[in-house]
Amino acid sequence: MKKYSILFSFILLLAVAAPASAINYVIGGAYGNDGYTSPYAGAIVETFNGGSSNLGWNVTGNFAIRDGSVESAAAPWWDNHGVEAVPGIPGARDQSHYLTVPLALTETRSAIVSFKGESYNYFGLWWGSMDSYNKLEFLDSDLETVLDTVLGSTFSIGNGAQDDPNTNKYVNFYGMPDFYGVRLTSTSFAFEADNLAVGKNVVPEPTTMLLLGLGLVGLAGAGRKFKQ
Ligand SMILES: [Ca+2]
Ligand SMILES: [Ca+2]
Repeated sequence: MKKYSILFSFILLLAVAAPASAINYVIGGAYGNDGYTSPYAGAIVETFNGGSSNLGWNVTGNFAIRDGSVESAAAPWWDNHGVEAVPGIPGARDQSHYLTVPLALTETRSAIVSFKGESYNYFGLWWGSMDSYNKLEFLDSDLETVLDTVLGSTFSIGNGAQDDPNTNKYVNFYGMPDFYGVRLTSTSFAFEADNLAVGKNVVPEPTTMLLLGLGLVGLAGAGRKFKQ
């Protein structure tokens, strides 16, 4: 039950149901793997904690596996259960390895993550300091044909703020066409992500859907209260 109560509070805080595009997505993760991770039990998660030489998947292109923030990449932020790692500043930075794109501002500013020939229709990521110029594309088996595209601006209203819950989120895409890879592109620094997750036929768990519903009901209730 404790797990559900933690999930409840987290999803309730971050619940944003705005299916503006054709892609189905749910914002909200579970706590785990050094921050936010996939809320779905069956998901396969890449933590990047083994470093670039010990990845479970293939990653190619203009990327780096970082540990901590550098000038060109900010470690993803999470609310850290409300704990202030630095007094007065709620939340904390990812203390583990994460993926950042690009490594350098060369001609091609993207990296492809593929899954050793496997295809999936669920993808999740802890997307740190979301920028409007971040782009995520889902790729077919040739790792070139784009099946679907999403932009950082779809989810972020803070545009890259590094310690802001509005720009550091766990995002789940589900009900996708089968994809064999994802391409992360960022025309400037940077597209930072950790705890990438894939799965097959993942649907929002009844508890998650219920909680999202509760969150919306709560918001509706709040709106009515203001009118009174
Ligand atoms: Ca990690
Ligand atoms: Ca960023």
